[in-house]
Order: sequence, then structure tokens, then C-alpha cells
Amino acid sequence: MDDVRVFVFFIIILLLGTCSASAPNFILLFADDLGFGDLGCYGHPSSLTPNLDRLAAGGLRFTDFYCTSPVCSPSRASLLTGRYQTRSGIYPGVLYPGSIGGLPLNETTIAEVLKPLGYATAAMGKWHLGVGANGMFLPTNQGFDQYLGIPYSHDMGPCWNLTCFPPDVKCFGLCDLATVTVPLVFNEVIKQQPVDFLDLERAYSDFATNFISSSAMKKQPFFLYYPSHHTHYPQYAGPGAAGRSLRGPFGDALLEFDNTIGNLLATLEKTGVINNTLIFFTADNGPELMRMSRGGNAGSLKCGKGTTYDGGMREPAIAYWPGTIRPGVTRELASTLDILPTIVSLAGAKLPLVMLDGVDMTEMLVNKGKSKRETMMFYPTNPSEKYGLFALRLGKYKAHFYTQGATHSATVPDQDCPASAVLKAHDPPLIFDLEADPSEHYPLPVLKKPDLQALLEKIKKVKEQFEGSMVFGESQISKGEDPNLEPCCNPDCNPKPGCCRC
Ligand code: CSN
Ligand code: MG
Repeated sequence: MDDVRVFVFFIIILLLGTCSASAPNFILLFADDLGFGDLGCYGHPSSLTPNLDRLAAGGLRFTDFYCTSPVCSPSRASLLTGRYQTRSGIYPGVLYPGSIGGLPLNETTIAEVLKPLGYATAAMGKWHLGVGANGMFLPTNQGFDQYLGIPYSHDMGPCWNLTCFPPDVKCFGLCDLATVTVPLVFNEVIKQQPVDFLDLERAYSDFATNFISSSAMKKQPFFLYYPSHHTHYPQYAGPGAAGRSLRGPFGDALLEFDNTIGNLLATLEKTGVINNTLIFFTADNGPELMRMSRGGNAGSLKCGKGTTYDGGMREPAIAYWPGTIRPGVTRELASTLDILPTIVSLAGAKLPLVMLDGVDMTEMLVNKGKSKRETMMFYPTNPSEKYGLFALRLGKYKAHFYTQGATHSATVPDQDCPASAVLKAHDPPLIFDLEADPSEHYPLPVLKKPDLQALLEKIKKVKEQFEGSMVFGESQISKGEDPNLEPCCNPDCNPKPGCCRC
């Protein structure tokens, strides 16, 4: 009898041990302004992305993965909260260095759902969800224990300290000259201003290595969020990648990001946690197509950044977890909205008690299962209750109620992409079959084909139902800007912004 008790006791200890050891780690990689066609593993002929290609070859690569906005801040708000940006108020457009608003502190981020389970959490890279008075919107106030990075886009400040290849060639454009230089922030403190962009990737690799190693040593599960400022404009790379791709500054920037991913993988292997870590990669919005071949590439998709065509919002995505996710390709519909619910499910955390727009992808990831997502909604960069959805995807169909070009998509030959393609309403909506016509070139003859009437009715119903459930949060970006809020390492200096140097 005693033997049996001892045996049962040990079994229980063993089970407890494996449970706590198996709380998975999460690494979320987010590229900036990266198109559907930009990675080697998505068919780009001259991009060099060996590490991302390795993740794709050993993991699950998505063909039908969407972010929620064709610009940056709203897309990030959705990624971290599992909710459309209209709910959290991160619209219209993007946040600026002096923005008064930011991601509301009562929104629940992925980091905040993991904290109660004892996760170590860190963010490094481009935040772009607000700084605010006394850094109130920085990552350390949104569930992250640590943060190292630049708080917004690197064109939001003078970018004369960037160089391209060869090293004495200045990068294209001067960026925002009337703004403070871009700072490097550690937690809530400015560590360097202007940030040394050419050394930034090394700083990120060191930060990630320390974070992963110390968490692994403590056997503490961790969440690392790495939204890179690469491959946003102005594209450049540090000494490890400048001039080493076949694709000019964009290719160099992408290669430098890929190198950092390689360093992350090496650290995960060295610390022995790679088989207990889900790595998820995707991007915030489609390629910037306003500087000809200097920008990204949407591949077979129409237009890019700033538009609600697929080029603006359909993104490369890869889920990698050796031993748990089998290698392959999935054509299931999925979104950045689904990452929070998936992490919640895999970690055994609690869903935030708010209206969520994401669905759990676990079955898709670990069992090659079907997606629970049937629709994807497309809001423009300036969503409003007056216009509502610009487009929606239902199964393989996409319906456009409004179309509009954008400055950020200005230099592709397709005349629907630039800002000169003014806002146009479509009634009945333009409907495309994205399987037969992924480039959204040939609208279906809705009025001529009676069998399409049922589809049209269904689309209208889905739109009505969704819009009925949408409560617009107060716009955080309309709160405007205060130049005094621009981060300055020397707050009382004069005259600004030039004196903010440390
Ligand atoms: S974004 O890029 O932040 O990646 O969306 O750097 O929409 O006016 C977008 N914009 C500056 C930008 C301005 C950016 C805008
Ligand atoms: Mg972006």
C-alpha cells in the first residue's frame, strides 16, 4: 500500500513538473511595411531571407493572413489586443512623436494576459502605440517588464544620421526635420538621442540574448515581442548587412532583420528552449510603394500600404514550433487578431473580458485544422461610422464597398493605387474571387449572374451584422499633438528640437 502511495506521489510530482516546464515561450516578430511578395519563401527572386526561409520550411506558412489596417499604429493595436482598431480608438492614421493619445491603458495586451501566469515579458523595437506624458503609453505600462527600442517610425525625425551602401552615400530623403531626433528608449528612459541606427540591431540582439538566457536559466516562461523598424523607409542597414543583399537598401534592411532572427534562433538553441517556443512572424501593413523600387513588393496582390486592396493588408505569416507545428502551408483565413486568443489558449491564460475580434488558431497550428475565421473586415486609414467598412472578405470572396488610392502606393503602374484614385463608392460592391483572381483585377458580374445574388445577399448580411456589433472607441489620434511631449533627453534645454542630444 505504502509503495503504491509513494508511486502515485511521484507520478503527481512528475506531472506537475512537466506542466510547469511545458508552459510555452512566445516570440512575436513583426516586420514593418513588408509586402506579400518580399520574402524569399514567398517567391521574391532576389531577397535574401535565409532565417525566415528556414522558419517557413520548418513551420507553417500562411497564404491568407491579414493585418487589420494598411498603416502602422492601428495594425499594432489590433495585434496586441485581438480587437479591431476602431474599438481601441487607434485611428485615424498613425501616432506621432508629440501625440497626446496612445493605446488606452484599459486595453488588455498579450503581455498583460500572460503576466498573471508568471511570464517574463519584453518588447524591443518600434513600438508606435504612443509615448504620452511621462511615457505613460510606453510598453512598460502595457504589460512588458522591459523595453528597448524606438517609440515610433524612424522617419519621424531627421534621418541624416542614416547611411546607405556604399557607406558614404546618404539615404534617400531627409524625413521629418522639424521633429526631435529619434531616441533609443530603455524602459521609460531615453538612453541615447539620436539613436545610433547603425548599431541598433546589435543592441537588439544583445537585449534578446540576455532576456532569453536569463528567463531560460530561471526556468521562467517568456514572451518576447520584436516589432522591427525594418523594412520601413528610409531603408538602410548597419555594417553587417549594408550592401550585402542583391536588392539595394530595402534588401539590406530586410537582410539585417533576418540576421537578428538568426541570432534569436541561435540563442533559443543554445539555451535549450527552442522546442518549447512558438515563433510567430508577420508584418504590420503592406509595402510602401511611393519610392519606386526602394519600397517593398506586394507580389501578386493589388496596390500596397494605405489601401484596402489585398496588397495593403495581406501579409506573409509563419508559425514555427519544432516538434509541435508540422511543416507545411495553410490556405486557411487568419489574422493578427487571432494571435492573442491563440497565445491565451496555448498558455492556459484567461481571455480579456471585452469584445474580441480574434479566434483561436490552435487547431490550425497543431492539427492542420480548419480556421474558425470566416470573415475579415477592412477599414481604411481613417475609419468612420459614416462610411463603415471599405471591404470585407467572406470565404474566398472579397467585396469592396469603397475603394481609394493612397500616397503610400503612388508609384506602381496600376492606376487604382495612387492618391489620384479618389474615393469611390460601389453599389453593388465590387466582388472578387480571390482564389481565381488574387490580384483583384476582374470583378464578378454580380448583376448579370442570378447565382451571385445569394452571395451578394450574404455579404450584405455579414456587413450589417458586423457593423451592428462595432462600437467605435474614442479616437486617440484626434487628441492631437503637443510639441512638448516629443521625447527629449534634455527636457529643459533650448532651442528645441535641436538641443535634445545626449
Ligand atoms: S507607418 O508609416 O507608421 O509605418 O504607418 O512613418 O500614414 O501618415 C505612416 N502616415 C509616417 C508612416 C506617416 C510614417 C504615416
Ligand atoms: Mg508600417
